[in-house]
Amino acid sequence: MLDTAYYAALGLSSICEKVLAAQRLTPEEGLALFRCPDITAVGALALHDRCRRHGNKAFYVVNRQINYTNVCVNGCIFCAFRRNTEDEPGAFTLDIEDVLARLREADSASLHLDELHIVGGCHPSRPLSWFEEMLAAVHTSKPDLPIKAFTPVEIAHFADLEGISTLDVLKRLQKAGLVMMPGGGAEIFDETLRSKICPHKADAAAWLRISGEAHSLGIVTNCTMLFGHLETCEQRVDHLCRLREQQDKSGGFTCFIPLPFLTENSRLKLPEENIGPQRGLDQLRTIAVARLMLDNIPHIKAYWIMLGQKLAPTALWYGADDLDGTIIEEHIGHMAGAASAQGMTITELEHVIRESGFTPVRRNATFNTLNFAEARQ
Ligand code: V47
Repeated sequence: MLDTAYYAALGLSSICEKVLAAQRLTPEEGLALFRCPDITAVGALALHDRCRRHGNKAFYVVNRQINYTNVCVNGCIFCAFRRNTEDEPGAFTLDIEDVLARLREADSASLHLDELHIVGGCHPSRPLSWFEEMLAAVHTSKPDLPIKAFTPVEIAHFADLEGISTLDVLKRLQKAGLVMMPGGGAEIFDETLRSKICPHKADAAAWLRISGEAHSLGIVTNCTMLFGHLETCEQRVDHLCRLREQQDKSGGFTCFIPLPFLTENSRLKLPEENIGPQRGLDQLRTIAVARLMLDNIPHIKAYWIMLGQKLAPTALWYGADDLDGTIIEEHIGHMAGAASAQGMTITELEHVIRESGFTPVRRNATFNTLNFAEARQ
């Protein structure tokens, strides 16, 4: 129950009324939520919205991540994962057989995967045909396993290497078995800041255009925002509004994932006070504001790898409705100092969701919920 008198005292009457009536908030209202001194008041609005959409449910997925390479031409200054060349310490590039071996590991652990999440750096020379063959090999080995792969940034890179359009790249990958795309590489859309932190990566317009192209082909996608680095609250709100606008046009974003910047091994240096677990409240607030601004995106993910295993379940009370999944192997966050485990078991995910006061619901990559018979363990 929202205390309307309290929201009036905070100067948030009209926002509270809009949230109760499920109406769209303006960018100025998004900023007011970032500036509100009482974070629990912002969280309660987001919780109201989240429960209206999903009730008491909190989703998770039995998935595996595979990073096929960390060799990348982009050189984004925040990234601890990336290596410049194959022979740099810590560089890796998988073959198709390595990808299949990782799938067999899940089999031998008797884990029935409902999502395979494949992403990597923008490798300087690996051709699109390799990715088609890899998808086809995975599809042959596991015909029922939904493959969520390649961010819009990778799609832009494949198109550049091949000299073809991004739409043609997407069509070829879809034919080879791609059903869904993850939301990475959005970083922050503001052009001035983007040109500082990731000057060589596909720009904001390209990232949004490629997402729209995927949607037009029936490939649903996710979206993200990297925050907690140099960006202002205005730039966060601008980012959320650009995602909302794209979703109005193309409608295929399933889930938004706010990614708090992890600072270890990064060339992007921040002042001490902007680093570490004391940023937790800002992370919860950002999740809450995202839930309230992104009225046309159904799910908000509290990605436990980046948020940490303590804060991610708390985020379920601040507008998030999904924890992502079992993961099994993760590099991007861990190379940047993530303190979280490499993976969580189904039992651990269900336990943490129940302990947080929500009902665990197992889903697949496209957020279809699975009943017990489908959700074999
Ligand atoms: O694109 C890179 C970000 C993304 C750091 O769509 C960092 O379901 C924090 O997008 N600190 C990859 N973040 C992860 C990602 C993702 C993860 C889980 C699920 C889904 C989904 C998407 O991580 C990158 C970049 O935006 N990133 N370095 C860092 N140091």
